[in-house]
Amino acid sequence: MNPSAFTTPGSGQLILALSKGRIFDDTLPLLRAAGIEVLENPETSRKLILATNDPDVRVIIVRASDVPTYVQYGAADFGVAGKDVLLEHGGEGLYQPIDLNIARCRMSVAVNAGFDYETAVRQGARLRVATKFVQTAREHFARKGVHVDLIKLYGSMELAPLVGLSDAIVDVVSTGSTLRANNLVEVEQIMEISSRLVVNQAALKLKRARLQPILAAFERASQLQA
Ligand code: PRT
Ligand code: MG
Repeated sequence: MNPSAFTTPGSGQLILALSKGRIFDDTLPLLRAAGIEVLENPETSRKLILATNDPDVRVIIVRASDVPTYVQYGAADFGVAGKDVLLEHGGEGLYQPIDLNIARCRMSVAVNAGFDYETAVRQGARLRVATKFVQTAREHFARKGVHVDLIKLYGSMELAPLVGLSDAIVDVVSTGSTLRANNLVEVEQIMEISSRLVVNQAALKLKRARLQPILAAFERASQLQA
């Protein structure tokens, strides 16, 4: 496959991959700092390729977990993705120059309020853990020396312990209100999460002149936010 079928290598055209929702919303001020205004709203438009005020810059809207893949293969020159997503993807083919300090949350272990996690861990019980983040969960429990059976889910992890699918979940938490609403408690924080700018390694070389000022503006604006 030609990795640059969609964009011409060496041209001034840039494609930025974003997901709808918090990443899109939190990236808008950074784009604005680089003088770029997105001309359509992905919440109301069905378009997947959005124009900006700069004819050379377009935004594509993809699933959050697909952002690294589009950038890795060069279908997008750069993108914004959570550290959670990047750890699962592995980061192959991606240059990750900037922590944008947006869409902040934490990766945590949570269990039913009545479940004695500490004792289960101390006694060496084998735990069933449901998660979308199997790489991160596997590494976390291996580091702790806890035996786990990982159950891969694609969403609504919070449901799994409630219906006996798992003893614990590994998920991202921001306010904690979803856990509270479902009578779950956070028993361990694995890591802090924020979103990173990711750049296709070939695009970084071939389109450096176009990319560099945007990366610099993103970096300045995200430091103000930190
Ligand atoms: O929604 P979709 O399945 O397409 O993918 P996604 O959930 O990965 O995408 P999106 O847009 O929801 O999240 C994009 C990125 O935002 C994630 O990769 C994280 O890095 C970051 N982020 C920040 C969060 C949250 N905060 C967050 N609260 N991602 C998800 N959540 C979910 C969480 O999974 C849980 O279900 O919100 C719920 C908990 O929120 P609180 O506030 O109740 O704790
Ligand atoms: Mg979501």
